[in-house]
Amino acid sequence: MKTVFSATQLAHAPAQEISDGKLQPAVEIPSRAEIVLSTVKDRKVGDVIPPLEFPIRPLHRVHSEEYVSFLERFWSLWTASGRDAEAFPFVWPIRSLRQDTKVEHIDGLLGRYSMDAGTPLGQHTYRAARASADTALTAAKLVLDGEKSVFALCRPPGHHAGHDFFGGYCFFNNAAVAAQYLRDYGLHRVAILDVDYHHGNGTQALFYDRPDVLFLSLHADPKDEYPYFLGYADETGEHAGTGFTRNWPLPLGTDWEAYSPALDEACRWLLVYKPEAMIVSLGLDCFERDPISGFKFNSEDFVRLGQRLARVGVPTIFILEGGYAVDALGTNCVNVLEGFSG
Ligand code: OKP
Ligand code: ZN
Repeated sequence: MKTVFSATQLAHAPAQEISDGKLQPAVEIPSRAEIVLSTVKDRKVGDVIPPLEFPIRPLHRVHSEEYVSFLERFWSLWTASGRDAEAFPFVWPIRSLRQDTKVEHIDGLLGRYSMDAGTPLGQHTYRAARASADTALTAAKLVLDGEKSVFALCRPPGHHAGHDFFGGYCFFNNAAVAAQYLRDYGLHRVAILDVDYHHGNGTQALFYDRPDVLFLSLHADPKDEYPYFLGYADETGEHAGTGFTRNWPLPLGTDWEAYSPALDEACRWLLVYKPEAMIVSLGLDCFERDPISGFKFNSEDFVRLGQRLARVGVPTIFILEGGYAVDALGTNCVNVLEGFSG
């Protein structure tokens, strides 16, 4: 299996994040990508190739022009306002506040275009997020050109980012951008299976009213876990998309034995839907030693996950999402890829 990777993604290197009421060391850090890359090489998964540089258009198919341009201009606005450290939003246009004003202050813009205060932005965030999206787009193009499976080693991750907001360490929704690209360049039915520990709220929202992109997600029950406000079992799509979203919220402490029946059910939905390609939002944060998560996968369980996904039998793009136990991240990620390839 080919891996797509760009070192530009390493330029986003947050030092701290807001979590548990204090500034703590950031967990979505460059060494995540570095260990995955070195394990891909050590275990000879296949060639590692750089992404193509795509124009802005495929991003505008998913994200608003205003949002993309905000991210692009962010650092110059931030430094022009006299700040030099990494940024966190802290005020949001919630219920009863006006949605219709034209925000100009950088603190207002940060709130306008974000969902949480836990996602640091820095000088190189935009460049790294573009490279991450290019990585996913290149994987999509390879599948359109006939590859049966590709690994997009993306960082920063994407599945929490929506049409016009960042959050959950995500800026551009790499899986959604890849899915839309597949649709725009010839495929009729695309499925996204999200196995990250956290619900992929951004991806779900982007395709919620559409039947052409099936969204299936297994994750920690949002009543107990971030993102809290989406990912419940009664969310099944709307309008033309009714029935094309499915969620499996699972209790804290879920191990492989409790997870695999839900995964089987998701795979049965895939067989019914018959996608021409599948995108796997591959988080590795179901791991028992993940520092921010509460599931109980061991490293062997990730091999089983890959094996199960192979039995779906469709061209597959793996897109890296979360996973924060850095020492084991390469092993767990490549275990999925090897389990898949057999
Ligand atoms: C991103 B991805 C823990 C704070 C957690 C947000 C988690 C984002 C996960 N105290 N903050 O889905 O892995
Ligand atoms: Zn996650």
